[in-house]
Amino acid sequence: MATNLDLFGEDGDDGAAQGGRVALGPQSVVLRGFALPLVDALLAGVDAVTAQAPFRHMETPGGYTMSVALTNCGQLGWTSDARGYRYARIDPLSGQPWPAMPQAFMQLAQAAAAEAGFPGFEPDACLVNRYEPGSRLSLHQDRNERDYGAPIVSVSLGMPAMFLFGGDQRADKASRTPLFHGDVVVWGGVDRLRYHGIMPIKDLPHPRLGSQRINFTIRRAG
Ligand code: MD3
Ligand code: FE
Repeated sequence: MATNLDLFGEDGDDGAAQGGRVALGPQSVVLRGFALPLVDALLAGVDAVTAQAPFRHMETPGGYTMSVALTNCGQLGWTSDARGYRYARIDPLSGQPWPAMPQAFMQLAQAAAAEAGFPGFEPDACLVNRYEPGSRLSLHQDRNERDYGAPIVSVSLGMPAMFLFGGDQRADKASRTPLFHGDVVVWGGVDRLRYHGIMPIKDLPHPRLGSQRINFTIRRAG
Protein backbone atom coordinates (compact mmCIF):
# COMPACT_ATOMS: atom_id res chain seq x y z
CA MET A 1 0.00 0.00 0.00
CA ALA A 2 1.22 3.49 -0.78
CA THR A 3 1.24 5.32 2.54
CA ASN A 4 2.97 8.51 1.47
CA LEU A 5 1.25 11.38 -0.27
CA ASP A 6 2.48 11.55 -3.85
CA LEU A 7 1.71 15.13 -4.82
CA PHE A 8 4.65 15.50 -7.13
CA GLY A 9 4.69 12.48 -9.39
CA GLU A 10 7.57 10.07 -9.77
CA ASP A 11 10.69 12.03 -9.08
CA GLY A 12 10.19 13.19 -5.50
CA ASP A 13 10.76 11.34 -2.26
CA ASP A 14 7.70 12.33 -0.27
CA GLY A 15 9.33 11.18 2.95
CA ALA A 16 7.74 9.75 6.04
CA ALA A 17 4.16 10.30 7.13
CA GLN A 18 3.34 13.10 9.57
CA GLY A 19 5.41 12.95 12.72
CA GLY A 20 8.34 11.30 10.95
CA ARG A 21 11.94 12.34 10.89
CA VAL A 22 13.67 12.40 7.51
CA ALA A 23 17.43 12.95 7.32
CA LEU A 24 18.41 15.27 4.46
CA GLY A 25 22.11 15.15 5.27
CA PRO A 26 24.46 14.27 8.15
CA GLN A 27 23.30 17.34 10.14
CA SER A 28 19.98 18.30 8.60
CA VAL A 29 16.60 16.79 9.34
CA VAL A 30 12.95 17.25 8.38
CA LEU A 31 10.63 17.01 11.40
CA ARG A 32 7.32 16.20 9.69
CA GLY A 33 4.39 18.05 11.23
CA PHE A 34 6.47 19.38 14.14
CA ALA A 35 4.80 22.84 13.88
CA LEU A 36 1.20 21.57 13.65
CA PRO A 37 0.39 21.97 17.38
CA LEU A 38 1.50 25.62 17.19
CA VAL A 39 -0.03 26.62 13.83
CA ASP A 40 -2.60 29.06 15.27
CA ALA A 41 0.02 30.92 17.28
CA LEU A 42 2.48 30.91 14.36
CA LEU A 43 -0.07 32.35 11.92
CA ALA A 44 -1.06 34.99 14.47
CA GLY A 45 2.66 35.81 14.68
CA VAL A 46 2.95 36.13 10.90
CA ASP A 47 -0.08 38.47 10.89
CA ALA A 48 1.41 40.60 13.67
CA VAL A 49 4.74 40.85 11.85
CA THR A 50 3.26 41.66 8.43
CA ALA A 51 0.92 44.31 9.91
CA GLN A 52 4.06 46.26 10.90
CA ALA A 53 6.44 45.14 8.14
CA PRO A 54 4.47 44.09 5.04
CA PHE A 55 5.70 41.52 2.54
CA ARG A 56 7.62 43.15 -0.30
CA HIS A 57 9.50 42.00 -3.41
CA MET A 58 13.16 42.92 -3.06
CA GLU A 59 15.62 43.67 -5.85
CA THR A 60 18.73 41.53 -6.28
CA PRO A 61 22.17 43.06 -6.77
CA GLY A 62 21.96 41.68 -10.32
CA GLY A 63 18.92 43.84 -11.09
CA TYR A 64 16.17 41.21 -10.86
CA THR A 65 13.04 41.38 -8.69
CA MET A 66 12.61 38.34 -6.44
CA SER A 67 9.46 36.28 -7.17
CA VAL A 68 9.30 35.47 -3.45
CA ALA A 69 7.97 38.30 -1.27
CA LEU A 70 9.63 38.68 2.12
CA THR A 71 9.75 40.44 5.44
CA ASN A 72 11.56 39.93 8.76
CA CYS A 73 11.21 39.98 12.50
CA GLY A 74 13.74 39.93 15.32
CA GLN A 75 16.75 42.17 15.96
CA LEU A 76 18.16 41.71 12.46
CA GLY A 77 16.45 41.38 9.08
CA TRP A 78 17.82 40.15 5.76
CA THR A 79 17.58 42.67 2.93
CA SER A 80 18.62 42.84 -0.69
CA ASP A 81 19.02 45.78 -3.05
CA ALA A 82 21.31 46.99 -5.83
CA ARG A 83 24.12 47.35 -3.27
CA GLY A 84 24.03 43.71 -2.15
CA TYR A 85 22.66 41.33 0.48
CA ARG A 86 22.99 42.05 4.20
CA TYR A 87 21.35 41.93 7.62
CA ALA A 88 20.14 45.24 9.00
CA ARG A 89 18.45 46.43 12.22
CA ILE A 90 16.14 48.83 10.38
CA ASP A 91 13.45 47.93 7.85
CA PRO A 92 14.36 50.03 4.78
CA LEU A 93 10.65 50.34 3.87
CA SER A 94 9.44 51.81 7.19
CA GLY A 95 12.68 53.23 8.57
CA GLN A 96 11.76 51.47 11.86
CA PRO A 97 13.30 48.45 13.61
CA TRP A 98 11.89 45.11 12.44
CA PRO A 99 8.97 43.81 14.56
CA ALA A 100 9.88 41.67 17.57
CA MET A 101 10.18 37.92 17.04
CA PRO A 102 6.87 36.36 18.17
CA GLN A 103 7.28 34.16 21.23
CA ALA A 104 5.85 31.14 19.39
CA PHE A 105 8.60 31.42 16.71
CA MET A 106 11.31 31.44 19.39
CA GLN A 107 9.77 28.58 21.33
CA LEU A 108 9.34 26.40 18.25
CA ALA A 109 12.84 27.15 16.93
CA GLN A 110 14.54 26.29 20.20
CA ALA A 111 12.54 23.06 20.59
CA ALA A 112 13.26 21.97 17.00
CA ALA A 113 16.96 22.85 17.22
CA ALA A 114 17.33 20.84 20.44
CA GLU A 115 15.43 17.92 18.87
CA ALA A 116 17.91 17.98 15.96
CA GLY A 117 20.99 18.05 18.20
CA PHE A 118 21.60 21.81 18.50
CA PRO A 119 20.84 22.74 22.13
CA GLY A 120 21.27 26.34 23.30
CA PHE A 121 20.13 27.99 20.04
CA GLU A 122 19.74 31.77 20.61
CA PRO A 123 18.25 33.22 17.40
CA ASP A 124 18.21 36.96 16.68
CA ALA A 125 16.67 37.02 13.18
CA CYS A 126 13.76 35.57 11.26
CA LEU A 127 13.25 35.87 7.50
CA VAL A 128 9.64 35.30 6.44
CA ASN A 129 9.08 34.30 2.80
CA ARG A 130 5.74 34.27 0.94
CA TYR A 131 5.39 32.20 -2.24
CA GLU A 132 2.55 32.46 -4.72
CA PRO A 133 1.99 29.98 -7.57
CA GLY A 134 5.06 30.13 -9.82
CA SER A 135 7.32 31.74 -7.20
CA ARG A 136 10.71 30.06 -6.89
CA LEU A 137 14.04 30.45 -5.16
CA SER A 138 17.03 29.51 -7.28
CA LEU A 139 19.97 27.58 -5.84
CA HIS A 140 21.92 29.68 -3.34
CA GLN A 141 23.94 29.51 -0.14
CA ASP A 142 23.02 31.37 3.07
CA ARG A 143 26.28 33.06 4.02
CA ASN A 144 25.34 36.50 5.35
CA GLU A 145 25.20 35.24 8.95
CA ARG A 146 28.20 35.86 11.18
CA ASP A 147 28.55 32.41 12.79
CA TYR A 148 27.98 29.29 10.68
CA GLY A 149 28.11 27.24 13.90
CA ALA A 150 24.48 28.14 14.64
CA PRO A 151 21.77 26.11 12.90
CA ILE A 152 18.89 27.48 10.79
CA VAL A 153 15.35 26.33 11.59
CA SER A 154 12.74 26.56 8.83
CA VAL A 155 8.95 26.28 9.17
CA SER A 156 6.69 25.59 6.16
CA LEU A 157 3.01 26.60 6.14
CA GLY A 158 0.36 26.46 3.42
CA MET A 159 0.91 25.00 -0.04
CA PRO A 160 3.57 22.30 -0.46
CA ALA A 161 6.94 22.98 -2.07
CA MET A 162 9.69 20.90 -3.62
CA PHE A 163 12.93 21.68 -1.80
CA LEU A 164 16.21 21.28 -3.68
CA PHE A 165 19.25 20.32 -1.64
CA GLY A 166 22.62 20.40 -3.35
CA GLY A 167 26.20 20.24 -2.18
CA ASP A 168 28.95 22.69 -1.32
CA GLN A 169 29.33 23.71 -4.96
CA ARG A 170 26.62 25.09 -7.22
CA ALA A 171 27.17 22.40 -9.83
CA ASP A 172 26.71 19.52 -7.34
CA LYS A 173 23.63 17.42 -8.04
CA ALA A 174 20.63 18.43 -5.91
CA SER A 175 18.16 16.03 -4.28
CA ARG A 176 14.45 16.89 -4.08
CA THR A 177 12.31 16.67 -0.95
CA PRO A 178 8.74 17.92 -0.62
CA LEU A 179 7.91 20.19 2.31
CA PHE A 180 4.36 20.29 3.64
CA HIS A 181 2.25 22.49 5.91
CA GLY A 182 3.61 22.09 9.43
CA ASP A 183 7.01 20.65 8.51
CA VAL A 184 10.07 21.98 10.30
CA VAL A 185 13.60 21.54 8.97
CA VAL A 186 16.82 22.10 10.90
CA TRP A 187 20.14 22.65 9.09
CA GLY A 188 23.51 22.92 10.75
CA GLY A 189 27.08 21.76 11.02
CA VAL A 190 28.50 20.27 7.85
CA ASP A 191 25.24 20.96 5.95
CA ARG A 192 25.07 24.64 6.84
CA LEU A 193 26.65 25.99 3.63
CA ARG A 194 25.07 23.61 1.16
CA TYR A 195 23.34 25.07 -1.90
CA HIS A 196 19.54 24.89 -1.73
CA GLY A 197 16.46 26.25 -3.44
CA ILE A 198 12.72 25.91 -4.03
CA MET A 199 11.20 24.76 -7.34
CA PRO A 200 8.39 26.88 -8.83
CA ILE A 201 5.35 26.48 -6.57
CA LYS A 202 2.35 24.64 -7.99
CA ASP A 203 -1.12 26.03 -7.38
CA LEU A 204 -2.52 23.44 -4.96
CA PRO A 205 -4.58 25.75 -2.70
CA HIS A 206 -4.28 25.01 1.00
CA PRO A 207 -7.50 24.82 3.09
CA ARG A 208 -6.20 27.35 5.62
CA LEU A 209 -3.86 29.57 3.59
CA GLY A 210 -5.26 29.39 0.05
CA SER A 211 -2.85 29.84 -2.88
CA GLN A 212 0.23 30.72 -0.87
CA ARG A 213 3.11 29.15 0.93
CA ILE A 214 4.71 30.85 3.92
CA ASN A 215 8.18 29.78 5.00
CA PHE A 216 10.06 31.36 7.84
CA THR A 217 13.64 30.69 8.79
CA ILE A 218 14.84 31.44 12.30
CA ARG A 219 18.54 32.24 12.49
CA ARG A 220 21.42 33.63 14.47
CA ALA A 221 22.69 36.34 12.14
CA GLY A 222 24.70 38.71 14.34
C1 MD3 B 1 19.93 24.73 3.86
N1 MD3 B 1 14.28 29.52 2.09
O1 MD3 B 1 15.15 31.86 3.05
S1 MD3 B 1 14.04 26.99 3.80
C2 MD3 B 1 16.02 31.11 2.53
O2 MD3 B 1 11.54 27.42 1.74
C3 MD3 B 1 15.58 29.83 1.95
O3 MD3 B 1 11.71 29.57 1.67
C4 MD3 B 1 13.69 28.34 1.50
O4 MD3 B 1 16.36 29.13 1.38
C5 MD3 B 1 12.21 28.44 1.67
O5 MD3 B 1 17.23 31.37 2.49
C6 MD3 B 1 14.23 27.10 2.07
C7 MD3 B 1 15.35 26.05 4.00
C8 MD3 B 1 16.74 26.44 4.20
C9 MD3 B 1 17.12 27.63 4.76
C10 MD3 B 1 18.45 27.85 4.99
C11 MD3 B 1 19.40 26.88 4.70
C12 MD3 B 1 17.65 25.49 3.92
C13 MD3 B 1 18.99 25.70 4.15
C14 MD3 B 1 20.78 27.09 4.95
C15 MD3 B 1 21.67 26.10 4.68
C16 MD3 B 1 21.26 24.91 4.11
FE1 FE C 1 18.40 29.89 1.81
